[in-house]
Amino acid sequence: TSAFPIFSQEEVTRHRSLEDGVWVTYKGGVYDITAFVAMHPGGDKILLAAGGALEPFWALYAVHNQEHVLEMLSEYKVGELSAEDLKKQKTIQTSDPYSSDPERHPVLRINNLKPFNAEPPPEILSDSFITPSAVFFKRNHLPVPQVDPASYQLQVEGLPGGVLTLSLEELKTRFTKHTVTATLQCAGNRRSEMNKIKQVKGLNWGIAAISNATWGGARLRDVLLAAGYGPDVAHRAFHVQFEGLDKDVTGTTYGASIPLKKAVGEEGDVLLAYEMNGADLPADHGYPVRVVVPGTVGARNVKWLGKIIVSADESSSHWQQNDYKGFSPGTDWDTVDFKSAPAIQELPIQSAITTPADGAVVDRSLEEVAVKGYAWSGGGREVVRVDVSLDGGKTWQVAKLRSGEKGQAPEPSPPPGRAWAWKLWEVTAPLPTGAETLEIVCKAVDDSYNMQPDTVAPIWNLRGVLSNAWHRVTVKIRE
Ligand code: HEM
Ligand code: MTE
Ligand code: MO
Repeated sequence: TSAFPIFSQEEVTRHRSLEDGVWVTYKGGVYDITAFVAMHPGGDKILLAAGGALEPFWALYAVHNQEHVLEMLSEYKVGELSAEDLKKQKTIQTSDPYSSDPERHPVLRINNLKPFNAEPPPEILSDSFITPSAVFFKRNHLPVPQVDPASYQLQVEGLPGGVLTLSLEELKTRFTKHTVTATLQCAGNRRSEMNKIKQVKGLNWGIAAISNATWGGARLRDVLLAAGYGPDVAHRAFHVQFEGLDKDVTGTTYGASIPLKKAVGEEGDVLLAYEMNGADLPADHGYPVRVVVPGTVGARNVKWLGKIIVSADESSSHWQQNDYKGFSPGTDWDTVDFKSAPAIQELPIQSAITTPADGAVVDRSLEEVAVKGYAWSGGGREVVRVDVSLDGGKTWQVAKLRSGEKGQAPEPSPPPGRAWAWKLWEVTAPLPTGAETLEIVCKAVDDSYNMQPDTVAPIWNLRGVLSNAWHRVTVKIRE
């Protein structure tokens, strides 16, 4: 038996402030760390664990896995947690926060399982103008939150009308439903090509962290107007922040922001989407509501949307401030200053070859090769041309652009500046005689005549974002 008194979790939970004392538990021990808080090398963060267990926090900050930290802690021991409460705690701690993640399509290529990050095989991507939701690339930073549609509430803050709270039903019935076909691309799409130059930090995406869907929902503009947005607001607020309902163990939610101008602009086409390809949003894509910011980097298209804040400032979230920014190839992790670069919003011109795959073999007897791919540009700039070369860039031909599905009428041309959807393209070319290998290259041009850089090295950056060099695949010809 222990010399220490036994405490219930309830008793421990009562001690979670400097006034009431700060108690924590660790492996069944109860500790009164009130006096230690001001000495903690990690600062105020320690209070996040007040009244509860240290384990989930120390799992996040592994600096604590050291003998001297445990010795320090032992000085503050005041008791033992009751056996019953310890058992409950263990069940919670061993339960996997990702266990309620949805099932996924087996064709997806998984870059990371927890959190789930996956892309479809490229040849599937170019099969259809609209990417089926099941194979649409998935990029989660955290576990998928389970949101009950009946009790879901969206909050809109920072406008003269005060806080506007909308249920899912109100969002669907009070505002006209609009649909927008828009391509989403992760800032890290094609990162693996940068990795070949020099190691970068991030998931090793291939060329398919990009997909296209038809989104249905209320216009953000309409919701902001209903919440009291008027021209006077534009003088004091410049940003619209979004908070997701997905959280890490410290309770920090995913967040991002976009310029207010984009959010309220009549031609911004920003949606609070509750539908994807004609059905409810799937869990992985933000059920029940996500923001769709056409022409803007994936990271700002916040899923599982909980809160909208109109503000003078950008989102203070890690993903807005200290990630998703571009730097010089000469900047490394010792010299990088995240404050010195703007957050990525509109993405640059992009294109890639989806078939044939790099390293594929084509039979000479086929006499020709069919090359297919996608092209897209950010900010609503329309792709006007894709050039394809079979000889590494010496000679070029112009690809045929496809917008609608095969056999269906093409999508009507978007109004200028609102080309939110990608273009699929193809070229069927005779196999050049004499060649043993083909170096197939593609590059796209948008309506501002922005073009892709020819090689990766000059645009390499430590985080591996904005990877949009000419895409090259090498194919062998079998005689
Ligand atoms: C760092 C002790 C709770 C977050 C440290 C260090 C010690 C320490 C000794 C320095 C480690 C080293 O560099 O060798 C403790 C004790 C705790 C406690 C005794 C509980 C009684 C927490 C909690 C959190 C936290 C609950 C987070 C929610 C951090 C962070 C650092 C740190 C972020 C790193 C600071 C830096 O990198 O400069 N802690 N800690 N700590 N702690 Fe704690
Ligand atoms: N929203 C929340 N709440 N949590 C997230 O992890 N990931 C962002 C963005 N929105 C993310 C989020 C990133 S980085 C991208 S690229 C897109 O969602 C991916 O959207 P998708 O999974 O629907 O393809
Ligand atoms: Mo992303």
